[in-house]
Amino acid sequence: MQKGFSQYNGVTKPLPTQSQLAWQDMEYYFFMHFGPNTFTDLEWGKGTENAEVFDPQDLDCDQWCRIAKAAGAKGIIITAKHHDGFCLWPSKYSTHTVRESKWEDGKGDVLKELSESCKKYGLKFGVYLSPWDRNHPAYGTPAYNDVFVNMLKEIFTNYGPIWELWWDGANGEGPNGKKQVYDFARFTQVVRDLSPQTIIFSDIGPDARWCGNEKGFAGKTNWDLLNTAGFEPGAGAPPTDTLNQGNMYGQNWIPAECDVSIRPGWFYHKEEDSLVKNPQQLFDIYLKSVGRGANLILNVPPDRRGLITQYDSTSLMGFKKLREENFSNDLTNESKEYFVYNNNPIPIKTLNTGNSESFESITMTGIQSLEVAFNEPEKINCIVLKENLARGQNCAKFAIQLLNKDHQIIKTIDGTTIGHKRILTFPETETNFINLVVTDQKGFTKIYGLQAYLIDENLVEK
Ligand code: FUL
Repeated sequence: MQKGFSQYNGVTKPLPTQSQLAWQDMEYYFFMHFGPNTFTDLEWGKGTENAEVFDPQDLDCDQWCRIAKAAGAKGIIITAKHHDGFCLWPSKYSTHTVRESKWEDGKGDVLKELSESCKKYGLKFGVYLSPWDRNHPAYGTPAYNDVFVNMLKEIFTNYGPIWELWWDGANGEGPNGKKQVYDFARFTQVVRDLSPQTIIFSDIGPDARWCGNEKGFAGKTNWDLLNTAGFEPGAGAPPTDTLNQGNMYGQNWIPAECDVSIRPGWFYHKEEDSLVKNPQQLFDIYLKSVGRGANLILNVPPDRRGLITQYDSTSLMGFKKLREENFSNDLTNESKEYFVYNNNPIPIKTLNTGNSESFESITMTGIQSLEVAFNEPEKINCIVLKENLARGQNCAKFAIQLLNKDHQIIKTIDGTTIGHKRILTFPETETNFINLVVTDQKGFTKIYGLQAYLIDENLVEK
């Protein structure tokens, strides 16, 4: 155990909040970029677009939710305001909103429709509210911080509960040629007062952090901890590889979220219909995000009708099928029903039905191994590990040994962090025993899941 990180009663600080623990269980949800850019074919609107361009005549948020639900996504985060400043709700604090558009004669409200649809379909609802605003005349002056606060108050009062709030780090010039000095401490306090359970995302949290790239890849080493002192969201953030891997001795619990688009762009562009990522590509992203202990926020942008296209939905259903088919048969169910741990048999069923709130986990108190003994040799190429994080993230290094019937090691798979979930893939190997050995830990690692699968060999991480 390292100096300065004492363990008292099995606790290694910092610890996640209840909201952060529940957030990690969400694992995979949709991002939706929608606004004037959808109609002008831009990625970064200038803020000078005529609001009338926004006219999604067939907008149907129930369709978005039906697809999200069928895709196995657990929520939707929408760009309530992107950098062009256009508000998808009729904000009193802007003159560039749905109210000024043609859509529904200026009476429409996307946030209202989506928040209601999410409730109806049992999905979490979140908003992206860009601090950078290329339209607002006050941008670049202290008065803009009041505008931003007022917008937060409108959203949290009228459309809650808001499960996650997304702050983008971009900070360009405003219409008056000035850059904004954001009062993030004040913005955070406003949200905490109105909705203490909301997860606030930015490059550096406070509740969830950016993974450092827009490919949807977390680090193979991924600590849920980050040092934020002296850093700011945006240009003042820590280096991207720090965001990607976290800090082993970070002072704050700020797990990574991986953002990526199902298409090359964040907004819908017709010419990208043929470039939608296929199910196999999405599965690879899943292994590199959720499979590395992070959450996956997958952008699925509605088109000009206000609908998700068939290209995106077909791929999403294929992705769901791959997850279901490949993770349906946990081969540890074919084991002798127990792990040998310190020579005390522990029922495997107890372990794999444990969840992060119960403490049905196995505590690794030293360099000890946890073993699965199969009844018959099994061919496997994927192992899923889960660490109970309620009392801290501890595993820093582990080895999985695959052994033959004579208990000789035939393959070793090395890893570092485990975190919420670690999915390891490797070339197919026939084995009689799986041994998990934790070789370095900050405190006592609590394992609450160990599963083994034989997945399609084309899906094994390259
Ligand atoms: C970036 C933005 O500039 C992109 O337009 C997009 O919203 C992405 C999720 O974040 O920083």
